[in-house]
Amino acid sequence: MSQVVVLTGGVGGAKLVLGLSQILSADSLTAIVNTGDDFRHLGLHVSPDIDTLLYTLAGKANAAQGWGREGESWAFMAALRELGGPDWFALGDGDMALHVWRSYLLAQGQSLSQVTASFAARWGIATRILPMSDQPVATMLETDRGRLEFQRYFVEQRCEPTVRSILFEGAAQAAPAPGVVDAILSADSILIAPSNPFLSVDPLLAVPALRSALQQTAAPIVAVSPLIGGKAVKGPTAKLMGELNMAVDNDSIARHYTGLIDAMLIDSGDRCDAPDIAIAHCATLMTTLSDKMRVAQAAIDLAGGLRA
Ligand code: FO1
Repeated sequence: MSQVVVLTGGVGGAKLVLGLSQILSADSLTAIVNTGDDFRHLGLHVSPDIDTLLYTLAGKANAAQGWGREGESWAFMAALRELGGPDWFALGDGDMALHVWRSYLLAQGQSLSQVTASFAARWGIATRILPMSDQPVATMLETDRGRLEFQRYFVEQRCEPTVRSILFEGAAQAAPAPGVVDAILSADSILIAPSNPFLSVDPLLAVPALRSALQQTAAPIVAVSPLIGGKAVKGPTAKLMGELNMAVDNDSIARHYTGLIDAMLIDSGDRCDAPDIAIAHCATLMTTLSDKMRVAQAAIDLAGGLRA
């Protein structure tokens, strides 16, 4: 059985993983997930990218919102607000249950990988979901408003601050979670989801043993561009690229992944003139399930073509 590994974070990544899960057999897909967005909030461990993927694959995601659960109630937030608690980060009641239970299990000594696997099993998710690391890695942004934790920048300040640089605290000391290096080394294809390269993919690449596994693997590595017509589908990718003095185009994305990727899948109307990598086109906007399956199939075909 051909093994596919996908590096993912956020809602764009979850859409591709859902598409892949529909076209691949259950035991052939491993998702390695960004945990640089994780933080402690109200004493709880919140893992947004893992949760977005869990909710998406379990059919529980609030697709319109891009995070959290469909059909949430908000009694906890209303009660918290009444008590003068912080309301800049919204936690639905069902979502809260997950954060409380995960935090309890972590405090009992379970690892983030174990907790994630147990939630996935409870919800009948066949795709293997691995956090990039069981150790803490925190994405931090140097901005014109000072150094900000990722969620303060992203949610509280709505990505408004101008970003000067991005760092991943703890990444240099972090080990990949169990199974991550093996999955990469034994993969037949590796895909990089159309997640934000700077905020969602770079934290994974900052974990030294994960990056060197990607450099050692014989599998072709295919990135799906997060840009369509010079714009990001969602989130601050394009704004960030401007602030980091890059042209907002596929050449810049390819340059960012230089030495790592063998190919890039870009939108039908777009171009990429990067030397030394293969380029394939498809309509990369993922709205419906069939869109997600189409992009997943095009990425798999591109990798397969490179293997052949
Ligand atoms: N994003 C928001 O824009 N506002 C929120 O209040 C918010 C709450 C939230 C709670 C749990 C969770 O897992 C994710 C949440 N997100 C929220 C999304 C999250 O900040 C980002 O989508 C990711 O970290 C970026 O991929």
